[in-house]
Amino acid sequence: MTRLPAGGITIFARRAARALLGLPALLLVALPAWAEQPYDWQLGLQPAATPVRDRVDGLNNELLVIITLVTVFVMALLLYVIIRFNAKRHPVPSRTTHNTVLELVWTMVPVLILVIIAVPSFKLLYFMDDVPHAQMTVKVTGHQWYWSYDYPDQGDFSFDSNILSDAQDKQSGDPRLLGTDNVMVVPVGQVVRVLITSTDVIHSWFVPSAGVQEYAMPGRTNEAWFKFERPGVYYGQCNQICGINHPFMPIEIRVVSADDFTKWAADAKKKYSSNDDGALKFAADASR
Ligand SMILES: [Cu+2]
Repeated sequence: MTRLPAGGITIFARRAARALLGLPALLLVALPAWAEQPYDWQLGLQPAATPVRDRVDGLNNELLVIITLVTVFVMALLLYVIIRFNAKRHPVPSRTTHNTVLELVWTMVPVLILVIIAVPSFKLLYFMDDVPHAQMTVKVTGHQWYWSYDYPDQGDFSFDSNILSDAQDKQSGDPRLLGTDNVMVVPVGQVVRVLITSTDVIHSWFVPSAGVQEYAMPGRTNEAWFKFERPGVYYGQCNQICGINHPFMPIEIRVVSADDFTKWAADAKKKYSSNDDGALKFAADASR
């Protein structure tokens, strides 16, 4: 049974520990306190907030069952060999080298397992890739080292989103290193298409509870989508190492009601078009 990838067991151990140890934590910690962000001693995944993440969790759980069965089976075989064929009980080893049936089985069964896993996996990939009818679009641009957001169909305004200092985080109630000065705001329950690109190096726009992790590539536009099912504040980070300040370009998304969003968009249009540094910023980016 050497065909099992070596990493499988460690991943299993980590997941099993996470599942077991996460249980009491689930009972002890009040849900809203950590619903959208990492928390101390976290073991499980952040709770899902979009249909994509619901399905990501589903696949994760299916794989957990399969990986557990495989690991238990391999462990049982190992124990059997250790006990039954040790030097004391089995002093004269058999010189058998081939067994066609056995070899066929231990090749075909893993292949079959992989095929079984591929079916839900591809389903999920297509579900993530195929944007359903989008009600609005936000363009996300990665820079060294901050994100900027464009709202082309909400009055065509754009703004930069920079990390807050520790003191500012305390003041605004944001978790350390995750708060931003200008927050991305989207309406709850609406399909938002996100177009992701970069002006300098490769970044990655990663919002765990949305199930979105998309490369921001210079000269390319990648597409993702989300539909937040409940209002709240959701945090994410750049997760492609992009230079010295890579850990300091957080993502903060505020999900609000449709009415509040309309109000915010109207205000944002005034606010972000009045500080007209867009052209300057573009020139500065282009000259890099
Ligand atoms: Cu980055």
